[in-house]
Amino acid sequence: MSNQSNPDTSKRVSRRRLLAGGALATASLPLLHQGVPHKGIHEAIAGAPANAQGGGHHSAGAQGTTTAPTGGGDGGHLLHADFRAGPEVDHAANGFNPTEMLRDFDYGTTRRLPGGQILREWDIVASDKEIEVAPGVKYAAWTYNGRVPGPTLRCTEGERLRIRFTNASDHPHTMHFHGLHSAVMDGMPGVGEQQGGGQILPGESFDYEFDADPFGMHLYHCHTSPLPIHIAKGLYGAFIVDPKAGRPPADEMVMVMNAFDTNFDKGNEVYAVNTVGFHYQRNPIRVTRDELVRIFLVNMVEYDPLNSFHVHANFFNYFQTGTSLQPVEFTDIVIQGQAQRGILEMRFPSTGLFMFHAHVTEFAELGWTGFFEVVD
Ligand SMILES: [Cu+2]
Repeated sequence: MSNQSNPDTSKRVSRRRLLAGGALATASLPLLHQGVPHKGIHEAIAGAPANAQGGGHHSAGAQGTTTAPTGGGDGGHLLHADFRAGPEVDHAANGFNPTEMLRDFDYGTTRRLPGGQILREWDIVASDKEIEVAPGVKYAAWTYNGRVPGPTLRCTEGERLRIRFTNASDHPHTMHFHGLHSAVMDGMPGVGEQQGGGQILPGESFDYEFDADPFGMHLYHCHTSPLPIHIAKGLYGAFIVDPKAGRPPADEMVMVMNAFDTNFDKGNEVYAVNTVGFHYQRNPIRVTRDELVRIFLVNMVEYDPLNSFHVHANFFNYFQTGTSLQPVEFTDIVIQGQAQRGILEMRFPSTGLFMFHAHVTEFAELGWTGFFEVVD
């Protein structure tokens, strides 16, 4: 794996250095160097909403970005000017923007089979691509359709699904779906090779085909060995099977919790939701007061056993794996191991900025931090 043995040393960033306020933290949060060095990032940022709500005025630009408040205390003013004015990753070069990716559901194309069943089809191509996971931090990723995470594939239970997979990468890969299907469709190297399944070598293609079952929030990922590398490099995505009767109307979004081992030491230096560390902190997610917000959440972090999602000043109904229409818990935090997933439903009763972040606080300070901006 040439990408593993020859990391670009000029881009190497150690986790310790990041935690000490090194390259990423400095770029992301110059606030730490402007008067509140003894407060954690979480505490420092958590001070923002009160100031903003106290007198700040927020308006959104065409791209959903927010302007600095015109009122509020000096602390709030400084804070906003700082963390919003920091450098952004080159979204155009990446080929994806987490703000758009959040609500980007790929329904593929459909047609009706002679028996009446809907056939839903997608084309997925694996390729190698360098992406920027935090300002100035590049990562030699492996991608599905040029993005990390891969496209959010969405369908309805009972449909026939066909995923035409082509491996245009320099490495063998597969697509392993979580769901019900036959052995040959499992994307497992060594299984179903005689039928063309199993390992898909560079230049090869394979059609994964199965019925959408059961409904829920699922995922897909490469299952080639060494598995930690093939997942850590970015080969994963959300796979949503809607119940036939649907779910109540909502502002829906996908959050794939992920992380990047930028110096190949089997530990992560950058943590995120949808790949870019601190993205939703710089570009808060706009939602409408009292409107139902539905989050499809999955943890794809490699090398760390657990991840979590916590929202401030609110509680949500949690549907574990999304396979039941009855929530299992009303809470403000959920913990997930790798590949664990679920659906969160909540409403924000008041306007303002509300933080969400990993309550594995080390992750929060390495990028897994964002804001909802609730507006009327
Ligand atoms: Cu792979």
